[in-house]
Amino acid sequence: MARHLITSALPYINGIKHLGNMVGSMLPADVYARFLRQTGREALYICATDEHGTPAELAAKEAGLPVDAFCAQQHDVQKAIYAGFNISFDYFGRSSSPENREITQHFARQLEKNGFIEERSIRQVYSLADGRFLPDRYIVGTCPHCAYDKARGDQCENCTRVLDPTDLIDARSAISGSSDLEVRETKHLFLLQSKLQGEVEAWIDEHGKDWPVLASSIARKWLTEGLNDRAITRDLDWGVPVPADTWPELAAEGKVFYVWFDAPVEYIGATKEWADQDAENRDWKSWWYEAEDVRYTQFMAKDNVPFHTVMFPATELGTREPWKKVDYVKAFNWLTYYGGKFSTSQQRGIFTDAALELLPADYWRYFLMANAPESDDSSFTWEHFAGTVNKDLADTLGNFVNRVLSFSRKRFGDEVPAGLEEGEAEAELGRQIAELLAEYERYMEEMQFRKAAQALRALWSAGNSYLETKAPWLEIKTNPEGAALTLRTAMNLIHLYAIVSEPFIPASAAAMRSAFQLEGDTATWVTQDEAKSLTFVPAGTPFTVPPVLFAKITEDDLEAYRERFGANDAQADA
Ligand code: B3M
Ligand code: ZN
Repeated sequence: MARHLITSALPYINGIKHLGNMVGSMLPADVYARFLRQTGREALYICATDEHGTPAELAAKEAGLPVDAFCAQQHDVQKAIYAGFNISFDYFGRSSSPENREITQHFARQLEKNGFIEERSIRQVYSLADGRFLPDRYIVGTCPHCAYDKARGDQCENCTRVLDPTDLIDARSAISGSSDLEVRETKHLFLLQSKLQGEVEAWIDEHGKDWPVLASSIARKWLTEGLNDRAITRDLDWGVPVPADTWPELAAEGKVFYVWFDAPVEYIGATKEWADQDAENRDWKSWWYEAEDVRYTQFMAKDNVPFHTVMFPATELGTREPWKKVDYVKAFNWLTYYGGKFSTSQQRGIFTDAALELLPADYWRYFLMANAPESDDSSFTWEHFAGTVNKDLADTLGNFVNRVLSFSRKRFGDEVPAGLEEGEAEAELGRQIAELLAEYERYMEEMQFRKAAQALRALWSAGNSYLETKAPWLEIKTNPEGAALTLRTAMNLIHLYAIVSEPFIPASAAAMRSAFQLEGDTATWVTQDEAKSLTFVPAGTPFTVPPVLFAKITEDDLEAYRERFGANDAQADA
């Protein structure tokens, strides 16, 4: 049986991420990892902060901290937020780790040995006002392709094209704003991607067949445009240094690798960081090297797809070593805020720290996954969010749980009641649940998260319909034994919901599951038989009534959220 390696795009260290970042990478990866573990598969979920490059240096400067101190601090800040979201990383590392340095340098040496790296003199933008070269984000200007006027030197945020700083029109320094720039000669290492084009194409032909269209189409588009040789070093203080044993001169000049060269290697680096924590029991290499039994799934937003489907595979292929390459790329479109862009730089939309201050993680997790931007962009609005939370979580799931448990306790005490044997209505319900569960499982296997959330909601609704039909609050008057059966069956549904809802809403699922004092109870997935028979929680099992699972969002709350986060101005300058 395959072991599952899961990674989500490494969040940049430069600031707290917004909900759009969350839904396009860590959250779906977590939902999938949880599902795999619950269904008995071995899964390793690795992520890390992406700490090098100009964004880190610029943000540290703004914070008035040395860049290493800034990164250490921000790593902890981000890590705490993801813990708050219940993201079940096996390890959350740092791309500035010694492990990543070692493996990145190894990759570079291998590429050099195999003739895929060349030293070239290039002309780079130098800022006279700042007294330094301006790589990547240190320079901003107008995109030559789409005319977006805030394009950065490395990539245009608007059309996603990768750029060279010298491509920009009306370029200016991001540090000082100065346009007193000149072009100077400097030496850098180039990765000869053009030599690897054919191999990457063949690899995508073979492995990209089953990827979602969003991922494969972006990869194809890139290959059609042709792979250019790219500079993989920079004149920066902070980064993985060029190894002196291989390039003494460049090392002496203090060149470091470009952030996009070492960032994907950190998937491997962080796995080694994980293993180094418990070296006797963990073997990082078996996940990455000659790892034929590993199925590797990556999660990311669409702007990261070119780097993961084309450039990193090219790098791996060029090492001529059997490094694990991605098997499945789950890519996401954008989550918008009232149809406009979430923007870190303009602080528009909802940031992950603020979200957790407002409401428990499960509210966000459920809404975001139920509306994941899979086939298209999707829009966050407070109205839609409140409607979803109130209807699906509070009314359909939460109310069912509290109503069933409190009513049963009131009438039958604090053990699951005995009552009649299961009858035709329960058999019919069991068949329906088993069918919906199979559908849910299929969508989860396929990582079709919106559809999976729909199937999960249908499971919750089926319980409500059963309860409405049987109406134990009426049944109790004429047929108390029948009412006991109804409640016992409903409690079995609650236990089933606790298990199958775990990937989406782990904290609430745990609260639901712990309502029952079942011996040796685990979150192990429900079998078809258990779903059909609905007798998992036997009569006599003690239970407690948990506090209300989901509080409704009121009109007043909504007004306050809209006020605080600005619900309409996003559209204006979208
Ligand atoms: N840090 C970009 C981003 O945060 C980048 C991903 C790296 S994945 C190796 O969107
Ligand atoms: Zn552009």
